[in-house]
Amino acid sequence: MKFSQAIVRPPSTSFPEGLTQANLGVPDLELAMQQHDAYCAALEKCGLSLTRLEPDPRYPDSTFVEDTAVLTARSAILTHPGAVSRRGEVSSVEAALAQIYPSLKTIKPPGTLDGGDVCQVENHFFIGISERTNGTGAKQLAEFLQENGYTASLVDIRDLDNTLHLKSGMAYLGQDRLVVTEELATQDAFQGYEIITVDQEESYAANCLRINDFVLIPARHPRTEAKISKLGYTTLTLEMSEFEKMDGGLSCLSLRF
Ligand code: CIR
Repeated sequence: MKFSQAIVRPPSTSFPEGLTQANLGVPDLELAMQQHDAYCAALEKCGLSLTRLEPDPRYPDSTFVEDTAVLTARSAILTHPGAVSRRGEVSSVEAALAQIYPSLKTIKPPGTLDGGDVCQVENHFFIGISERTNGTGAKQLAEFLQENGYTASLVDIRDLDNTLHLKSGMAYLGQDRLVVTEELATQDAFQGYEIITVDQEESYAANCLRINDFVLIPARHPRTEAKISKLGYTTLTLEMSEFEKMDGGLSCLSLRF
């Protein structure tokens, strides 16, 4: 998949008040902003031009723009986030996407869906059923995708510890290769793919991000970086400490298309 653009939103002053189960302490806003700047520079190095949305202090988690939409080469679908405190994030993303996509679909209640639960693998989409994405939301998304010629299947992650979203535990590298946590490695859904399993102590690095000629990896996960480099990918490491404290990873910080 070739990407040319991304939408991002820098953290706002309320960022430390967002949702988290990580127990890693309160994030440092200044440092988060620096890490976000470095993330944006990395996306640009990958060849993407960026649309930067205004930081929005009404929504502490709004820097995690990935959860508000699912973008494909053929369509854009706005989500109905599972966390009530995040639902207001969607309207400003909708305004930006309306400039780009001729029409937008929307996940409707009682369906809920977070973009972090959606992993595209060529023309197939894995949709996680999680604490945030329910069966109704997943079914609505699967139908929208099927209307556009894609296939979709569900992966239930509700029993997994420390896996907020499906993509907290997996990423697609291209060439039928999936990076997955040990917990997800045994899923029947992933049979037939080459599986690169991330060691338990490095499970945060399962949320890596292939963009064009590069794979972005969170800093300080050397074994995962070595495994991915060994396959011939050029890796870029990024310090993500302040986003990890808020349960966010590399994919969450942008919508790529
Ligand atoms: C939340 O709990 O919603 C945010 N603090 C983190 C969202 C991370 N997003 C993602 O994994 N796609």
